[in-house]
Amino acid sequence: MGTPLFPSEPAPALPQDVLGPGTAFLAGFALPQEEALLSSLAAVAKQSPFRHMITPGGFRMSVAMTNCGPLGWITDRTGYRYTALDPETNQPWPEMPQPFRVLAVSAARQAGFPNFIPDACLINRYEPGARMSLHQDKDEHDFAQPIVSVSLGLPATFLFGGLARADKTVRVPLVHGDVVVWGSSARLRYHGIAPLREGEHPRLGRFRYNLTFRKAG
Ligand code: MD3
Ligand code: FE
Repeated sequence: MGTPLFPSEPAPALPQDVLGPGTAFLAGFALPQEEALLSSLAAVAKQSPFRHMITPGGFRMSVAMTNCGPLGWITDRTGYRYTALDPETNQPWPEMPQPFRVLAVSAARQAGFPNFIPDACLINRYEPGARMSLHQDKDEHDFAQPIVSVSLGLPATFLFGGLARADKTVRVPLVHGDVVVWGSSARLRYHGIAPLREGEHPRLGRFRYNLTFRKAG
């Protein structure tokens, strides 16, 4: 039998708790499904190609984006929102591939969100130099629903702040295959991605892809 804990002793942190309350860091969780995820990603991008969207302020994003699932996140001069149609193709976004959905649902369940059913998957594509400045994700209706993120390709430095923009940020490396679930008290924390460093990934070349699964509607 293991050493009994003193009754008032806090439980030891699980390895998935390194990012703090409301998060679950599942290192390498996507690796067993790598092939299915990469072929699904190529199929989505063939139907709804990556594009550099324009912010309401008129800036072209350095990150290229597409979506799959019933809803997709977009930005243009009129603002940020979720849409059912891809404005580039005027068609529905591609169906969410089953390997995507299964991975997101199983990661959420592992993190303590057994009822998570994503209706949107935003796919970000970074080249060296591309970045995402500090922001909150608040275009979704229900902040009790988590967001599941999957990192593929080149490594990145994730910037994780607090609930106010001015709060200090910690830098966390995210590598190919890492999955993170962001829920409850972490759901509205500011976050971003530092400019991607130059590199070459054996499977994905000079790119990093990030999938974020959301319940938007
Ligand atoms: C923490 N994407 O698409 S994923 C985004 O790597 C976005 O492309 C980054 O931020 C990327 O909105 C970061 C990690 C992430 C995603 C959503 C979060 C962390 C989050 C929502 C709340 C708190
Ligand atoms: Fe975000």
